[in-house]
Amino acid sequence: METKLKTPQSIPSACETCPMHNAGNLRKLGVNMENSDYVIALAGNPNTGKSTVFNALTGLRQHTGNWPGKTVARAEGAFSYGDKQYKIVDLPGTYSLLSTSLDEEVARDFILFGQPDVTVIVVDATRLERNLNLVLQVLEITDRAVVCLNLIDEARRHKLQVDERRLARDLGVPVVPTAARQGEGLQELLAAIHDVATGQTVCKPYRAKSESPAIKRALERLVPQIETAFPGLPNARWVALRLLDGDERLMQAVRQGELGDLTRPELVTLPEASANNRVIPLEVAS
Ligand SMILES: Nc1nc2c(ncn2[C@@H]2O[C@H](COP(=O)(O)OP(=O)(O)OP(=O)(O)O)[C@@H](O)[C@H]2O)c(=O)[nH]1
Ligand SMILES: [Mg+2]
Repeated sequence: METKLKTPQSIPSACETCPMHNAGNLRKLGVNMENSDYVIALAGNPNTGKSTVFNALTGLRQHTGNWPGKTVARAEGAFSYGDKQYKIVDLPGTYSLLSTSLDEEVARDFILFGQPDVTVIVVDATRLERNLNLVLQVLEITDRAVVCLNLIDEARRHKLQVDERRLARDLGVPVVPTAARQGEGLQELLAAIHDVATGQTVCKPYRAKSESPAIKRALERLVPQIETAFPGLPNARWVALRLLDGDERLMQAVRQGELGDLTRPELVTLPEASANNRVIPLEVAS
């Protein structure tokens, strides 16, 4: 694949005066999450740099390290960019939204039911193919996403080239190359998040279209029933597909009426809400 990496140095000079590309425009707000205009979720496979992005944007010190599975609970922080304030939620790494381990459920429940305004999917540019599985799953359930193509420095070092424009076209969402540990590409990431959150960028996420007539018929019956039982539930179609697939966790959520609870914003933001929605306190970096 051809490379056309966007680095801060390659931004045309006219853009440098634009507030959206001004580095001073990011304000790290730590745990000050009052008055946020938008909620951003950070999703991705384990060890792709989600917490590194989170720390860079909030000034907090979420645990990072070079092994998978460090983040086991949801962590929340805030930043402002342009004239908007954002609450950002760092999630445990997950390979799939169909998984059953507790920390993976934390991520899945938030992406599915927390109703983030933008889901940023952080992917490892050196393991793109493996990471795309989760990207495609997230794009099945949300229209508003940005792919953060992280560890681009490592990809370069291994002489891997990623055509991010082509990837963005194929996926139907913005793709931003970053090296989060060095802060590279974060301004472009912020601009992409801002544009999707405010509706200036409208995503057209790639979705597999193959559906057998039998599944189509089942969905036609099941989706309205789910919508009636859980008014306001986003992604009723995805939930229906999971139920048809025999997903135990979602069956339990339907039986216990938990699906409705998960759509209530206060339950996904308060630490004491449930084991699946626990939030850990964070230190502010000095
Ligand atoms: N070279 C390089 N290393 C990075 C980059 N971003 C993050 N890292 C490193 O990658 C490792 C994993 O980063 P984390 O931020 O902990 O990853 P995570 O996705 O939060 O991991 P889990 O919480 O375990 O899923 C750390 O050692 C980071 O310093 C990057 O862009 N380039
Ligand atoms: Mg982490």
